[in-house]
Amino acid sequence: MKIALISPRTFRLGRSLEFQRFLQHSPEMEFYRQYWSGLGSGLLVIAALTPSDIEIELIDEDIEDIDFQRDYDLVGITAVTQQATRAYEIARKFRERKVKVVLGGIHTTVLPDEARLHADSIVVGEAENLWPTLLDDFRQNRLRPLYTSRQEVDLKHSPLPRYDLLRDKPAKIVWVQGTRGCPHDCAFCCASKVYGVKHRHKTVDQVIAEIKEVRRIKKHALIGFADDNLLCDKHYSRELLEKVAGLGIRWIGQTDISVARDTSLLRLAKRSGCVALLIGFESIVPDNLKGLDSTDWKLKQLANYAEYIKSIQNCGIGIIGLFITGLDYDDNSIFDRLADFIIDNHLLGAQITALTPFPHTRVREDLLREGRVLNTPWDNYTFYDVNIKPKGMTPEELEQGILHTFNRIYSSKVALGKQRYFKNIAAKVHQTRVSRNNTGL
Ligand code: B12
Ligand code: SF4
Repeated sequence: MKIALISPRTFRLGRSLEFQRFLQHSPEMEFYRQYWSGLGSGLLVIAALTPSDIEIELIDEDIEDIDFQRDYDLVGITAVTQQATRAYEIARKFRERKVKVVLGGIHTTVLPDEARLHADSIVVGEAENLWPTLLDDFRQNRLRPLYTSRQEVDLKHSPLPRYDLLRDKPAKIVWVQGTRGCPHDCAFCCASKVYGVKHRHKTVDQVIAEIKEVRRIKKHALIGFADDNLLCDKHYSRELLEKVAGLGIRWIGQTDISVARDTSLLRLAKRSGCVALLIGFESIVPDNLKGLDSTDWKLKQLANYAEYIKSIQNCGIGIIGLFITGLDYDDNSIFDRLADFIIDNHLLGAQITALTPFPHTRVREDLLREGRVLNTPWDNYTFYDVNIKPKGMTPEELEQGILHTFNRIYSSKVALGKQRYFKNIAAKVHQTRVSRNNTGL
């Protein structure tokens, strides 16, 4: 028996040609070109849940074509929202040839009634407890149209993803997931809705085994932690990073700004190979942050953003800031204000995105009620293409403003300034280490 597991093609940095040109040609986007790519671990987990007598072909449509004539017994397709349109197209082509298709992943989980129209079967939610049963049913010719995960998976039982399937893929970054869930429940984010607000984690030994397996397959890959909020459980993070520190890897991960208050954890993160942390600042406008998460947590941090950024950088860790524009209190001036903030605070990089009404989020509900969701297809949900009518500008101004901000923050002059800034910090971090060693601390 042979299964194809497919990740449909995506649009990096949006569909606009101007954006694509910028992405391809700006020397400052080299990091993005090289590392902001690759498959997440979803399909690798599905592959790991598949019995070994079944042959698996993993297809990443961003780098390879799908052979629709090939004789697969079953096709599994993953999709985040921007991949949904293409996922349905792929499903149709296989189903025309009577090949059974299963859809799963985030978009299917948040919009099952839509997804089920395009597949023989759908998996709603986490698949750890469902995929083996689905395969069993398929083999016995009784595939059900719907498999739903009724409770959050205990990650201690999540299998080691099949990283060996990446052996022939050109991935320079490999995503490893230690935890799922995030307590902040932001209005624009579907992560807390899909994975829950409870922070669940694998055992430290599981994660270390996964990293070792990645290193076996791709010795020099950068490890990307695919966690929604990697360092929010400080006790677990400490335990994990103590062990990661022995592995000699370089890693990046996403977390919230609370980590800035824990210098010893930051130092440990640096020692364990942390190159940069992705942090969701979302906005520098207080009114925009009101009600954005369930407890106004981010609003309460805003006054300290600059100080927190410095604390993290002083431990030798760069920050990639995540910002949303087109929020209700943004007007055309936001783009230069944001670029100033990013440049003045020496952020290593930033993602400036357009407020996007992803399904199953409070933002979508509100904007739909206000009649401000544009009639755009799912493949426009790239974070950089505009799908709403913003209050303080036109959709075109929002798109152009984002490009303008990117042009300002990723210029060669800014890059030089950043280099100088980080060189100074590196020297200081080195000096502190030397004096600590000398005093035996
Ligand atoms: C790593 C990551 C990336 C990487 C890798 C891309 C990738 N293909 O995943 C990069 C940096 C390239 C990336 C890019 C983007 N990302 Co991203 N990314 C993530 C992140 C942090 C982890 C993904 C991961 O590895 N998860 C771990 C696996 C195990 O979870 P999973 O995929 O959900 O899989 C489980 C189930 O869903 C199910 N399942 C999944 N697929 C299938 C398929 C079948 C057949 C079955 C049966 C089951 C099944 O089984 C799995 C095990 O339980 C997630 C956040 C998150 N928590 O997932 C955001 C996330 C998926 N990304 C998101 C977005 C928006 C994007 C971008 C559009 C942003 C951008 N323009 O840069 C692009 C889109 C490209 C793309 N193909 O994803 C959103 C998606 C929201 C949405 N509704 O669409 C998320 C949820 C972040 C968020 N909080 O909003 N991303
Ligand atoms: S902090 Fe990040 S991952 Fe957590 S709910 Fe907010 S946007 Fe989503």
